[in-house]
Amino acid sequence: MAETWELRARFSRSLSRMYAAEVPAYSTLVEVTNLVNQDFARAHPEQAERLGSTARVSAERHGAIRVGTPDELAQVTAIFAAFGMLPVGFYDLREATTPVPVVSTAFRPTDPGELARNPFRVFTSMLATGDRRFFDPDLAGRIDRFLARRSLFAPELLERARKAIRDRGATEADASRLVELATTAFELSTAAIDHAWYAELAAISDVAADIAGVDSTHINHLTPRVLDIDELYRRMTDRKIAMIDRIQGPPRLVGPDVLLRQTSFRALAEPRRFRHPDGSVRAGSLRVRFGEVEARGVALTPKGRARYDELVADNADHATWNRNFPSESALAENELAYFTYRPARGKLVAEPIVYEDFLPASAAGIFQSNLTSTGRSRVDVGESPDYSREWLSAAIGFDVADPFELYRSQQEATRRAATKQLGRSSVDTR
Ligand code: OOG
Ligand code: NI
Repeated sequence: MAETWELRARFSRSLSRMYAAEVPAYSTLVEVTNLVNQDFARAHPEQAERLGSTARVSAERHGAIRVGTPDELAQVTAIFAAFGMLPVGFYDLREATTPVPVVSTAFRPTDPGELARNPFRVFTSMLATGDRRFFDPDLAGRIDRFLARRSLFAPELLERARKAIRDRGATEADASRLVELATTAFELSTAAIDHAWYAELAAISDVAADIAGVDSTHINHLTPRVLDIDELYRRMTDRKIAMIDRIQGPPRLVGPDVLLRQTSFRALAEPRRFRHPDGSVRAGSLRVRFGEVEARGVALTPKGRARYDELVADNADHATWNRNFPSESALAENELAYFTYRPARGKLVAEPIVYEDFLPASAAGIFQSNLTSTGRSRVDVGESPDYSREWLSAAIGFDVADPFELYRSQQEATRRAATKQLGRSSVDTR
């Protein structure tokens, strides 16, 4: 019997193998990431495992997919739940500096033990066809009808996913089949694309075309985790891989890494077939798959996050960042970041909790840097649904967790247990 976490690890490995075979620059990215991580662990052995074991970090990946409707998102929820990945957080990218017509969540393990075994996560966006700023009623209606006709996932995959959820795992034969079907579902399709329809959507937003201009979904990037992203960026550039022009997030800090820093290489043109209005099918190309890499830091509390967002908005300089996020102990004392606690020599010892989620600003930056045009905002005409975490939960029939709540409850549980143990040992020594 393969347990849920093992299914997740296999799913992550299988997607990574598929992506490496189809997107060669990703394969280089993973290779360079491994080299940088090995060098970092050798140079800074004590620091390297502060935010996750070497085994965890080297297996760690996140991916991203995009779907069209709440029904499709509900199916995605069932598939990922089979791998122990549950929806966490609500991201409204329509509100980003460069608006993208989607709302998103991230599927990931929520239990600390599960995260330690394998933290695979998938950022998942849904097209906001109800938003009249992007889609007028006529186009929204045509998109909705197109989406209602397609089915992204084979019935066999959905059935097997539901069985794996019930059984909390799968037998060896079932596990292989489930992973194989799930991987295939996120491959790039080779089916011919309706050229006129795709172009009409792309005129509004490349993301809209990528989601609703085709009959399938696909992983649009896969992201390994690196311990020194500045070094990674240099080495990728040395290898002549065209990276986006910067690392998203704060500059390299003197104190601990906070939240997330990410960078990516641009999507490469891949051959696709297009069906034209005259009935002919001709070759063309699309840039829809890219690669990304990230460094993760400590999870911030709402107070720490507010400070972080302010510095990002102000485009703060290096010195200001360092002044605001000076050291682990200052972050703990001022309740700017989350920590686990354990008792040692009669004292509480704090260890940072790694950030497991995403950032709307970086996410929008990633969308933007990899598409030719993101979203044309229209004038506000009429109602659009009140997309929110609650709306999303109701739409998929599954509670979307609040990430802050997950970090906070982990922190408080360890603090309570550690305090109790300390109390007990001070009684013992008396
Ligand atoms: C999702 C982009 C978000 C990240 O790392 O912030 C993301 C997308 O391009 O569909 O993956
Ligand atoms: Ni990403």
